[in-house]
Amino acid sequence: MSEELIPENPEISQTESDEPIKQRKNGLYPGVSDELAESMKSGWADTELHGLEPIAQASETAARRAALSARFPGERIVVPAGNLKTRSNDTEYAFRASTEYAYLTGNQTEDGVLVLEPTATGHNATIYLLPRSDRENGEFWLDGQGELWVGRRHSLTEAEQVYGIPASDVRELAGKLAEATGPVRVVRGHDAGIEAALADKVTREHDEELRVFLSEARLVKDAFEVGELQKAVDSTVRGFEDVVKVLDKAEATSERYIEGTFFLRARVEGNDIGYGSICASGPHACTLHWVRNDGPVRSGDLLLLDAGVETHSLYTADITRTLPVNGRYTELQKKIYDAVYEAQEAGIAAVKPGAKYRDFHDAAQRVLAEKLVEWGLVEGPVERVLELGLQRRWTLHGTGHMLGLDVHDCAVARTETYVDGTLEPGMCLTVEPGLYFQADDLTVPEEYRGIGVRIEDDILVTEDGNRNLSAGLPRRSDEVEAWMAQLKG
Ligand SMILES: [Mn+2]
Repeated sequence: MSEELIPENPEISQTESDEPIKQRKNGLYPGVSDELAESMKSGWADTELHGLEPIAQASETAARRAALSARFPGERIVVPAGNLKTRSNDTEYAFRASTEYAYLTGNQTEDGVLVLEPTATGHNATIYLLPRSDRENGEFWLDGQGELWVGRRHSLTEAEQVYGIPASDVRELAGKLAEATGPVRVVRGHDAGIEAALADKVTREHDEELRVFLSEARLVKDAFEVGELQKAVDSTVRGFEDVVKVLDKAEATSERYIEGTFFLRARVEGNDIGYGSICASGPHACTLHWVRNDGPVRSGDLLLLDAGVETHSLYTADITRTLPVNGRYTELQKKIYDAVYEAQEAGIAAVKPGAKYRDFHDAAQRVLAEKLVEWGLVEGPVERVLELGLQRRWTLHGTGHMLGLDVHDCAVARTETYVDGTLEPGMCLTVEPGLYFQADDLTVPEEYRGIGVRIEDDILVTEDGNRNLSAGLPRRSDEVEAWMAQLKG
């Protein structure tokens, strides 16, 4: 990447300066002649775009805003996209808009803010965005956010066409909010500047109610969302196939080869990975969130790959397969794998409308507890093991979670609507039992130690049961082996 235009002059580094660009005058910048400043003002074509198509989900985002409006009549609602975060010095992490903002607008622009202004009959929505860069005042090329540096933005008129929401200049929003009267709520945690402007008008309790509402609103997915989740899953399936094809290269290098291979698929077909890929070979499979991915990949070991592509609209898949690096499970690996498979089958079978959310977890845990007793690793009977939760030494985590814009979607939904709730058509969740025998677990026979297995699929609740969105990836051990043999050719 290139440096700022005139690196010897720190005044030009706009991200460091408090002075608004508007007040700067030509000649105030050492290193920029008046002639150059004058030249940069003009000679640019009008590139305004007309007749732009709205985003595919424009009617869905409008319906979501209508539901939000109905829940909080008479109140001003403020939903920020969030700001860029510094990685180091003058470089930033890739921006990812807040889930709440993306859900309600379909827009993903940094510093964007959705505001619902209360009216007599409901709300008027506005998205506040940074407009196109001004050429007259030099913002275009002298400001760090200038389009010469970061690329062309939509004009506010273009944004209105694309998102179906009136757009306004975000630089005026903090002042407007500071002056506004009446009840207001903001989604916290994304934009410190907006929160500061509202500091004396909001309460933590009211803001939390807003966040909870937006989390619960996402429990049931609409048709657009189901389509996006399927896209995310399909790309993820291709990413897993990519990994199997390069396992020999991973053996010659490290788990990083797997991480990089999957990431390539995520970036080419989607926006990004939906969460840090877990590329856990051998005993690393027993570390639930192994994302260092710097270990060796060895023939004879298992590879636990837990990864998901995030689509351009920010919906993510979340899939895990535990694969034999050399293409064949050993007898013991197969025994453990098949037990987890059986537990997953029991879990998936329990996903249907009207079932309790907890049912699929209970069904999978029961199978795992039965196996652990059968293998003599824990003393039965199974009822006692389940009652005391003794199986959890090796099952470690819950059997699944809601999936959507966030990999752990709807995370602040109330217990009664989520964990203690009932499954409905349109809910999408993971079913992901696992068994993990830590390398230093002296309570299991030595040959078990360092083996970790998880199988995870993305399951949509349908009117009459469920649909496995990730059925395109084999799960049964013999099918996994056949699939790998075919891909490795
Ligand atoms: Mn998961």
